[in-house]
Amino acid sequence: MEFIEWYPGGYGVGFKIISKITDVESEYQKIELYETEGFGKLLVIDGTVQLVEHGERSYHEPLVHPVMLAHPNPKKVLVIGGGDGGTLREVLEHKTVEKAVMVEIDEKVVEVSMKYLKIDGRLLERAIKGEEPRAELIIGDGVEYMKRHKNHFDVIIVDSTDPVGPAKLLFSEKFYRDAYEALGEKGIYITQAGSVYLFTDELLSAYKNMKKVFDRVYYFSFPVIGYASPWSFLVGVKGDIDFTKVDLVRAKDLNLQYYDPERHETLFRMPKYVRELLEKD
Ligand code: AG3
Repeated sequence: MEFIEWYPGGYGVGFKIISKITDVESEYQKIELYETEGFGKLLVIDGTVQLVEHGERSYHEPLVHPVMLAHPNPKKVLVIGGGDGGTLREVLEHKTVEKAVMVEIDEKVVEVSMKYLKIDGRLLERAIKGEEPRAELIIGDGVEYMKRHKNHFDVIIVDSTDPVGPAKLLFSEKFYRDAYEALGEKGIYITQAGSVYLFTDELLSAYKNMKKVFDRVYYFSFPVIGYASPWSFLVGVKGDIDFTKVDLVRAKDLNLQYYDPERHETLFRMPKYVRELLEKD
């Protein structure tokens, strides 16, 4: 058996499957979990690959650590989405963090991840029981949560599904304004922004919207295992933060496999035609 995610144009990313572990229809989406031949468990939402156990760090590391190391002192962090717990796990690696709040809309994603995946080393479970003092887990609407917390966060991380379908709202100018306001005087925002080659239009439109709102916007790409790589990420800065520089002293405390802070500059690589499209007007 195999699982294939089909992208536009008939481009597929697939895994050989040993068995299906579970299949849940939530209020918001369809969640599936498989055992793969060589990559551990595979989490799928609405037919799109969210992660494979042996490879998820190639997504969670570049999503979390570059912004955390570019901010001079990230204490308060908001994660929107990220129900599997991988993003929260990476955020808490940073000793500066006093409070990390994760707001996930779909409790079924959290349930399935807690029961079968455990890529977070049971962090979600401890957070729910109140045993993880630095972490708070809220099942709810991240947009509403942000509106209630103005001038509050040092870092906001959006770990959502793709810029097509239900998560589309999270890539709108209106949402970016709410995010900007939820950041403190000096803050940094990051979102995954889809496949560079296959969702180029969505990437361009999200970048444009972010440029209307943030003081500075950066784009970068990373090869992610399980996604149609390279994958894109967009970073928005409020106030005086230079995302081209990271704190290499704090980086030494992290246990990294994929993102290389000593080679931070290599993140900014983009295929020439995509860079030109991004930089047009
Ligand atoms: N969230 C981003 C998934 C995007 C993948 N898109 C796709 N395969 N078309 C991943 C959740 C991991 N915490």
